Amino acid sequence: MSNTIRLTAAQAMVRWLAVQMTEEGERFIEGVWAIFGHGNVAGLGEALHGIGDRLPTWRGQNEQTMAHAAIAYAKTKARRRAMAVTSSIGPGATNMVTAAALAHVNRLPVLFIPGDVFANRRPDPVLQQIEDFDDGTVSANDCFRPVSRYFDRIARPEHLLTALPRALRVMTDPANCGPVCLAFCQDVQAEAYDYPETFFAPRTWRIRRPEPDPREVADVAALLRAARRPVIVAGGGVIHSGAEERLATFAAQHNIPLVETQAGKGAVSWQDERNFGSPGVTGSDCANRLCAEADLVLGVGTRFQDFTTGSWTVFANPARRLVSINLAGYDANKHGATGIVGDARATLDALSLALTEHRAPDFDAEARRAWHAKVAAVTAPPAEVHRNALPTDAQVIGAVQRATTERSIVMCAAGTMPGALQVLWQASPGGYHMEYGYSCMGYEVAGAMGVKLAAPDREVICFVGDGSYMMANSELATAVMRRVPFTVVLTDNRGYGCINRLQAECGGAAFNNLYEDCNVEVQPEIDFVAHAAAMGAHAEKVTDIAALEAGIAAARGRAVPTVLVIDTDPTPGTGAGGHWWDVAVPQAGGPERLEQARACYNRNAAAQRVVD
Ligand SMILES: Cc1ncc(C[n+]2csc(CCOP(=O)(O)OP(=O)(O)O)c2C)c(N)n1
Ligand SMILES: [Mg+2]
Repeated sequence: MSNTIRLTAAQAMVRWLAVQMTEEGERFIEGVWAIFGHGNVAGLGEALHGIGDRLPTWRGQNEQTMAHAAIAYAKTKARRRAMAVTSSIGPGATNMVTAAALAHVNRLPVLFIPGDVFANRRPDPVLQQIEDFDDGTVSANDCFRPVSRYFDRIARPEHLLTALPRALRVMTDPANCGPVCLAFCQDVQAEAYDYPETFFAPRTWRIRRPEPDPREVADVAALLRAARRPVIVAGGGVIHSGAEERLATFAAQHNIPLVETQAGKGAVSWQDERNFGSPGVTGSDCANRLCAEADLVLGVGTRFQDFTTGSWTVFANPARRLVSINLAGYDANKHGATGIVGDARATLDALSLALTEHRAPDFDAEARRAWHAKVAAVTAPPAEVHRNALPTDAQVIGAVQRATTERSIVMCAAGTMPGALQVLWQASPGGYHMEYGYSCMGYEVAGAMGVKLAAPDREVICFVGDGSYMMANSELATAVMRRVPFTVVLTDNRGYGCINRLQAECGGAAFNNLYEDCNVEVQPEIDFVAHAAAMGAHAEKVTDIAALEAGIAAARGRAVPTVLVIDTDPTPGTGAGGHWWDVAVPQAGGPERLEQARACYNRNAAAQRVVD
């Protein structure tokens, strides 16, 4: 009989979490974001207080955005560390469901611990309990099931003995990584149990690096040898695997050009002569030409999301083959691809060995230079004659690019900027953080705090539109009180600029996106500077591109976030690159502009290759 220790279930949970270590000797769960309510204050709240700095607790302003900060932290750490987020039952819990979905899509680890209803059911219905007439086991937390990689309900203290190791197993498993939800019944949190002492022995979680099957390597090597125009599509898996340098050497050794997805951008420097920038909807001209002509598309750690594939019209060569290197069999076999299941770095090593000295035929390197000249033109400061016009988003990007360094990290999630940044931003290694799996408005400000917490010695620039800022901004106050500085570039174009443009492209009338097209009595004059300043941030309106550059430089060294507000023109797109995206256009009715959009849609949809 092993020795036991009498603890509440909540005390046992935090004690166990505090000793789960990375190979580098750090806690895997750095700490816990918490907003308390009756569903977690007495149980988990007491336990978190008791564990102090062995597992710190931080209070945020909103459960969803606290979780955004946690997820941004894990993404910046390339999934090697994570954070937990706890809420009460009911609204606090369901506030986190969007964040769970975000982590699920982006395959990022985060531990959700929502309080749950009483397991003993004595006080039923407890405040905020959802009552299902036909199912006694359902609670609001069942909403987490489809958006968790592992879901469990802790309805007895001893459930932790199995649930906690499973939770860490999922968060540290590179193929299955994602959010975990441990819905913690509120009475059980406070219940005492005699736990085996051995359960609390420190444990190190190694993130494994699975080798590919040699037969799959041989198949793909043969395809690569036969290819005349191969192209590599570098995805986020390259960064998760730590395969950045390996990919650059692989491309150089075998003379294969590469393009990069939102999640993969920054793995290889923009200056690398084989880096053609981004493919697809928000792609560069040169990357999209390469993709159109490619006879072999080699995905490395990519989900082949529709922005990457132009809804499956970018890889237009009828003779092309699709190959996918991925840790998840689900991704490796997508769309009829020839798959290699394995870690990106290990697989590139194995493929390189199989390819020996093989080099693909030369490609058009000049196209890349022409593209960079185009980027320089659209991101240049406005000419003197245009000084009175509102700046474009591309000019804002140019200003940030000039004002930052190779050590800076730019981040964003939704609106005009993600697409504009993907096509125009010249990313240094590790300098680009884009949440574009879920492209969730409201991720930006909280996410910037998470990035800065993970990379305190790097400058963090948060791009946010007025719409996303309005959706969620209150973690700015948390960043002020925790003294976590970053610089917010808030582009105010008075509404949902990107959706307004999309609406026009789909033949729609200008409606309900820009404030001028909304059902309002007066046009809003939202004072973003006063708003951010009220939370304690340093906030300024910058009137032009030069002032923006100066504002970024001046922000360095401040202990609190800086918010730079700039009015921008909602009308122009990036003015460079781009490709069709499948957004279904109404197939009946409408004025002439809708008919034209429909004809254009039908033409493009006809070119979609839905399976290989
Ligand atoms: C939570 C959420 N709701 C809705 C959307 C759909 N959406 C994507 S971008 C956008 C508008 C963004 O407006 P803003 O932040 O002002 O950026 P802009 O395009 O104007 O630069 C909307 C509504 C989304 N991505 N996320
Ligand atoms: Mg806007």
